[in-house]
Amino acid sequence: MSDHSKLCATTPLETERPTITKPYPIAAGPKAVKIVLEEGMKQMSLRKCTKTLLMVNQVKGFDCPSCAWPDPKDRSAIAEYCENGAKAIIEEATEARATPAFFAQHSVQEMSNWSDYKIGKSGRITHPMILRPGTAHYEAISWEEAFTSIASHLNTLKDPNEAIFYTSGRTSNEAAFLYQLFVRQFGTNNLPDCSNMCHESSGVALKETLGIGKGSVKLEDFYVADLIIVVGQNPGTNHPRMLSALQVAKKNKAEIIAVNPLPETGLKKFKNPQNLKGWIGPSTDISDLFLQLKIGGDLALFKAIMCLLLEAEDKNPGSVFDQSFIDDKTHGYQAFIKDLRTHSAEALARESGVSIDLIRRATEKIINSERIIICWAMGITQHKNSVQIIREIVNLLLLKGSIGKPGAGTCPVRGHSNVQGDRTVGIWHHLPKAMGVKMKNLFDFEPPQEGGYDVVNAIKAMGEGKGKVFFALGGNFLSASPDTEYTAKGLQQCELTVHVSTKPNRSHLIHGKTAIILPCLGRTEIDRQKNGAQFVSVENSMGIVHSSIGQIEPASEHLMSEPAIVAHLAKATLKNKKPDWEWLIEDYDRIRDIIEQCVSGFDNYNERVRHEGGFYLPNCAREQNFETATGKANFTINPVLNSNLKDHEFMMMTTRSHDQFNTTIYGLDDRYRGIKNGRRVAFMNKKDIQKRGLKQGDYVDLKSHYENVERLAPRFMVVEYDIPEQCVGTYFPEANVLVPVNSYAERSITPTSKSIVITVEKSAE
Ligand SMILES: Nc1nc2c(c(=O)[nH]1)N[C@H]1C(S)=C(S)[C@@H](COP(=O)(O)OP(=O)(O)OC[C@H]3O[C@@H](n4cnc5c(=O)[nH]c(N)nc54)[C@H](O)[C@@H]3O)O[C@H]1N2
Ligand SMILES: Nc1nc2c(c(=O)[nH]1)N[C@H]1C(S)=C(S)[C@@H](COP(=O)(O)OP(=O)(O)OC[C@H]3O[C@@H](n4cnc5c(=O)[nH]c(N)nc54)[C@H](O)[C@@H]3O)O[C@H]1N2
Ligand SMILES: [Mo]
Repeated sequence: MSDHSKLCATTPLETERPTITKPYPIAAGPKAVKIVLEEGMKQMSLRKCTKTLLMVNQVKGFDCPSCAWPDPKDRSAIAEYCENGAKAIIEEATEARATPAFFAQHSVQEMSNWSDYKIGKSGRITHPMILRPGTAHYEAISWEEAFTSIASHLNTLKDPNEAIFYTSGRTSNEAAFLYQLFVRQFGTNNLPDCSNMCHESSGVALKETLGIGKGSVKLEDFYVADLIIVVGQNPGTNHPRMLSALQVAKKNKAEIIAVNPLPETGLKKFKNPQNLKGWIGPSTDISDLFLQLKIGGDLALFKAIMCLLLEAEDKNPGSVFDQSFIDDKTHGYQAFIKDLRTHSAEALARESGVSIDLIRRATEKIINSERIIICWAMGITQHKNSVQIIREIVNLLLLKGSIGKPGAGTCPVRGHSNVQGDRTVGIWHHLPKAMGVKMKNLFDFEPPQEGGYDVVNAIKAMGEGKGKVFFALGGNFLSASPDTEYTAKGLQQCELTVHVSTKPNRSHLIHGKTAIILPCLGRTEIDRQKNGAQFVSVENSMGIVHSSIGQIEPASEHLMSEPAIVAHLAKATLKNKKPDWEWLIEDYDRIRDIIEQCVSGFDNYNERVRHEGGFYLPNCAREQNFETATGKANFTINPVLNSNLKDHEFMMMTTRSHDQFNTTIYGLDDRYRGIKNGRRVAFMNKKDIQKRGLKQGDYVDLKSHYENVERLAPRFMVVEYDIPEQCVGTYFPEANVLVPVNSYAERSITPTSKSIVITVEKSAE
């Protein structure tokens, strides 16, 4: 009998002490290549390793599953990948297997006490598996029985809204479209997705200010920009190929400002491992100016900059702002300026944690630039006022007329390789109106109109017993979500939890009364269907849709592709016989044909997706045709949110190490921050460490106290680090237990994973 109370929902305490060394000063370079080869050889033969890596991001290869950064037109002949992309591929192409014998040997309870690192190293899941009520081990089940069982659970629910269908952003357009069609035919809009925890704030802010919830720049814009501001993003680890673009930008005389509480290695120095110069030549200095702000200080910082811009514009009208752009293309300028005049740059500077002198230097660069790109990621989107911060970023670009012209615009850098495409083809907890009408006409059903659950509301629904079946197309919902213990309780209350997965993860171990794992093909693998080998398509961070063609033999003959899994499930569950699900998956061109009919921008999908480099989706902001409520680009007024930390409190952020992909832990070496052999560390300022009577290497307990509920993350090792006072850095997912489910960004409902008020106490010995 599996006893839920004994299952370990959060990462277990470490047995080894983390070791602390100096942060490695240069991003990428030959060292990165060495690490890739070592890692590859641990998990597969040299032949397989080289063959696999050579196929990444080539025109006829597969899309790298690691991030959504676009491919340059002049891809390197060898392979367009980075250290961390290679690690992602090695994880998928590993020769380790989690077979039925493996699951018979290791109980769910035993595995739940393993570290995430160890769980992930179990290898690829080879068979559909089921954990029946009251048993301790997963056992193999046939595909047919699995689908019948899920369908019968779904069809015995009193209300379709008792089912929740999560998506993680690695899913292809084809699988995602079929999935949302199935879910809506089943009768619910309960389609939470990882984007709710990721760039949702960007989508909300950009849609209302610029008319489209995506960025406006293309890769080529980086090569002609005057100034690139990288805010709340760690590209050296999470988007390493972006560094190559920044390197070209610098060669073309662009300046770069980095805004971050941490001096991240990739923002400082870079050696491009894909050319000879990167091996033997000097490194490139990336940032010209580093603004080290307090966690959450961005809105104050951008407002301070705009106060100084206004001062300069007042002195010399027409010399700073792009008045003709403002007059022709924007709305709300006067009100915005009126509000801006009520603020003082000095007071805002203090709030941001950056000195007014540095802010003046940044302002100078902005004044002297006509073409500005602002890039951002999770350091911006996961705060209470994230939507407002992004609106403030837009204000700055509007003042400078830096949108919809070459070398200028918005650049929210997406995470998962197809998170943007999934949303485009309908993964959303609201029904896209036009798409709803088209699907209704094409497939004879009444799509549900009522909004569904996003991630936070899905967790709460399960916690309150209103969500009874949880189905996940990819991802690791338990560990990625906030408030791990609460999320765990919710999942455990479900009648059924189902995961379409490539590898074991903690979400398989913290399960509903019945739990099923449906093992799927990965992006790298050949997908054979009735009409031959198929390819899928994905949309990168800059709106380009292109193909991804699997190249290597599947990890097991029992795997199914994601589109096929969705189709079989739909067929087993739904009474409506439209579409003919099995016919659709015989040839994915047929799926793309129906996407073309339902989603705008996909004309001649099948033809254009076969073009080299794919095709670009319409982007109204890029055309300066702002499809907003006012028909113009909107200035907005965004109040500064004071953090009001008490003396004994800290603002904590949770970030990724250099050796993980979200909840998949590749290894225990965050070399850019100098941390090895462990992950339970708390990066703290030297003065704070002294003030608390602590020293580096001590263990501390971290507690959050949101709405008077105490949440505890025990035994984190103190690391003295270059981080502003009263700020603490920890890793995700170890610290997720501290993120309260009710602490989320206004309007985007994104958990505030980058701003959690905590206290720090020395652990008992
Ligand atoms: N190798 C690898 N690649 C990945 C991923 C991965 O885990 N591993 N994850 C993918 C996904 S899904 C995503 S969303 C992206 C994530 O990419 P990032 O957003 O780069 O990821 P994080 O590690 O969360 O880093 C956020 C950065 O924001 C900074 N920061 C924190 N708080 C603040 C703040 O208040 N203000 C400012 N200005 N900065 C702040 C942190 O110091 C850190 O440098 O990467 C994608 N790519
Ligand atoms: N505290 C904190 N929490 C966070 C964040 C943070 O910065 N701080 N970041 C948030 C962000 S930005 C995101 S995007 C989410 C990520 O949330 P998720 O997308 O849910 O999590 P991942 O860790 O990316 O999912 C990993 C699992 O996906 C499965 N998988 C891998 N490849 C495939 C595939 O091709 N198909 C299928 N079906 N499954 C596959 C594997 O089984 C693997 O275990 O986490 C969020 N949570
Ligand atoms: Mo993400």
